[in-house]
Amino acid sequence: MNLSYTNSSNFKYRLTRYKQILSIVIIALCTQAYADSKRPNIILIMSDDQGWGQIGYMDHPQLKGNTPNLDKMAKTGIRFNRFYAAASVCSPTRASVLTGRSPRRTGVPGLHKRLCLQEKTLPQALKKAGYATAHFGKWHLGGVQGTAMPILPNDPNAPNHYGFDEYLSATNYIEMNPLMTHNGKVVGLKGESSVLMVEAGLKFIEANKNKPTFTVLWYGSPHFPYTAMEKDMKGLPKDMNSKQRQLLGEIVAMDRSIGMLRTRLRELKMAENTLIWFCSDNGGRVHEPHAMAGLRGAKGSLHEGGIRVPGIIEWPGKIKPQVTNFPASTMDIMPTIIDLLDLPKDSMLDVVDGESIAPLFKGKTPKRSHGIYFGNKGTALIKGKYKLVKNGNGKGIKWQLYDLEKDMAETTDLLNQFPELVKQMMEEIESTNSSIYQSEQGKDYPEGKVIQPQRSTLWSKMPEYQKLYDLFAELKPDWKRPDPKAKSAKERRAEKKKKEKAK
Ligand SMILES: [Ca+2]
Repeated sequence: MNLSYTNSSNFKYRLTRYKQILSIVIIALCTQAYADSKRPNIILIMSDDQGWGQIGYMDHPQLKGNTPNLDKMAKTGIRFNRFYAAASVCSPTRASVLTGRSPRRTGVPGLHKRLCLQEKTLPQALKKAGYATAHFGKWHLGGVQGTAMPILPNDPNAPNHYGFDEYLSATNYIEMNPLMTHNGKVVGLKGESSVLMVEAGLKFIEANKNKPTFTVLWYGSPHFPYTAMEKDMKGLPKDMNSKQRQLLGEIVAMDRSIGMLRTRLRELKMAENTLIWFCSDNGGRVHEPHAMAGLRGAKGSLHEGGIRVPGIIEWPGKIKPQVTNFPASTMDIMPTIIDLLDLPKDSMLDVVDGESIAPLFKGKTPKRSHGIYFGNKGTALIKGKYKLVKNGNGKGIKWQLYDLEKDMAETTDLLNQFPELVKQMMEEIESTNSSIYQSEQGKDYPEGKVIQPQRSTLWSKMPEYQKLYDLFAELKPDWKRPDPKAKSAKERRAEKKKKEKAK
């Protein structure tokens, strides 16, 4: 009796215990599912060479009213008055977006360099957190030089080697009817490139509706060659310079594609849970007089015109709509997303240069522990309203200090007025420079060195590309084979130097 009593009580005890464990498991599963369902979809959009002034809300004389979708985003989200590309040219800024680091640390000190495969990237971190990840558009991180080409099917520096599950990408700025590579297959597409990228992005998002998605849309607009569709130029004055009209038409097309994206996300009831971060990769070009809205310099310069770009974050219901003067940069994108999703700190490779700006979403001012450093095509440091920037080379080097609140056009050098501040900022620049030097030697990587040699090769000089010329011509009948004697940018620079020396 005793025994059976013990057995029966044991059985009851076990049953209760099982029930308890089962309910804990169920609660845990539900909590996980809930957490997953709360994980926002993330879309990073980047325009190519769009200047700070080239957007409707900046009262651009021809674009005002012609970028209604970007204007709406800016109204419902955070509109940055001071959003900075980490560099004044394409590739380095793109490297900063994917790593949260100063581009020189990542193997991308300038144009056409490959992003070091030893870097830890944002898509890798999100993939680990259960996201489906995809890249659409201009890549420019594969170390291939020259105009836009499909990415080689087995390219070691294709987007899939950096954590993207899917990609439809090209080596550089895409245009109308682009040749691209979709997951290793070369394809010829028909249509306006911005619209094509959004269509591909939406297809990806809808196909992965059961999980959170990370979608990178890197447009080739308004980068040259300037070719817009007639319907995108309808709202622009007919009597304006035709090159400028085409350039602005590309911005209108881009805005139209963003409208398609926002509308579809609303139809799918996904807009509320989708964070869209829009910016440009560097300043505008001088081809268009209102591109920089009066800032000094243009693409390629560390004056404001080369690095201050349009920046908007939209996340309906989660962001307090605001226009902010808080200075943020493309290096902050990864740290902010890691912070928002509460992902492990080792998702990023130390040293991280960007900082989370998530407090802004709730209307608070984030705190920066250091300035925003620029080390490509010169040196500059932005600390609050002040900017220290180096001009010139060799013996002609001149440091200048500007108060960007009072003087955003950088006309009045204050170097001699604030010696203590200049000393502090100079020290910060020097310590960042030496830390970057260590990163460049590969000291941030577990291997302690850089494994893959740099490459920066003109595609027309690469035999792998030459083998594909027939395929390119078949996919795009008006595709022109390159002149085999064409010189690379490096060769052209060397020749120019040689000529100058001879003078
Ligand atoms: Ca660019």
